[in-house]
Amino acid sequence: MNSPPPLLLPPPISKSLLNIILQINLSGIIILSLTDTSNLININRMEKTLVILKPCTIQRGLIGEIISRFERKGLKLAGMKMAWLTDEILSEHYAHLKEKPFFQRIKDAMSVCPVIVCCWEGVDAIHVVRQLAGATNGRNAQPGTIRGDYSMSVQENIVHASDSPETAITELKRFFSDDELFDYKMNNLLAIYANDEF
Ligand code: IDP
Ligand code: MG
Repeated sequence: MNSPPPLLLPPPISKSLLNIILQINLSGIIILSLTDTSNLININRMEKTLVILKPCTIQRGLIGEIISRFERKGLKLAGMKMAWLTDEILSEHYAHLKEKPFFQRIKDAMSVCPVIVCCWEGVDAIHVVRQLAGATNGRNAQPGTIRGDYSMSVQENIVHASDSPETAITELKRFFSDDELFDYKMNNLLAIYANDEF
């Protein structure tokens, strides 16, 4: 990771965290109590997620428009590059679809030209970006989502977005080396979140 050493963000805290609380009552006796503090502690997490602007997006000249959707939402760009994806990396990336009849066709479509690979960061970013992307099939995706606004296809659907925290970690490692992801301060955090949200 390309970053200065101090961490700006608190570590993730489990929702079911139980804390042992020491209290001293009026007579000076120490009371030990086990308390569920999950509702007292900020449990939101800054997350990073992978987005790929697919070849259809590059071919249609939509790079700027799609990037601006994520920027306008309040997500922070932590990494971005152009890459021409190989059949090998696409076989790994789409391994969950390898039994599908369209497996090779998706890989071919994803290597028609270079793609733009991005890492976006924010509180609950994985879920937020999936919501922004919309349903897989552009014809079914809600208007207002990226696929709903820009896609008429199940295959040529503008963006890839990681679908879970585990996938996001694996996919970011697949496409970015540590020194291609940047940890820097955004000065607008308090305009984007309340101070207990990040
Ligand atoms: P997702 O991109 O919404 O997560 P996945 O099921 O992971 O959807 O599929 C990965 C990609 O494979 C889709 O974005 C789309 O480009 C393509 N794809 C999925 N289902 C079909 C299909 O039925 N026909 C053609 N391409 C498909
Ligand atoms: Mg998927």
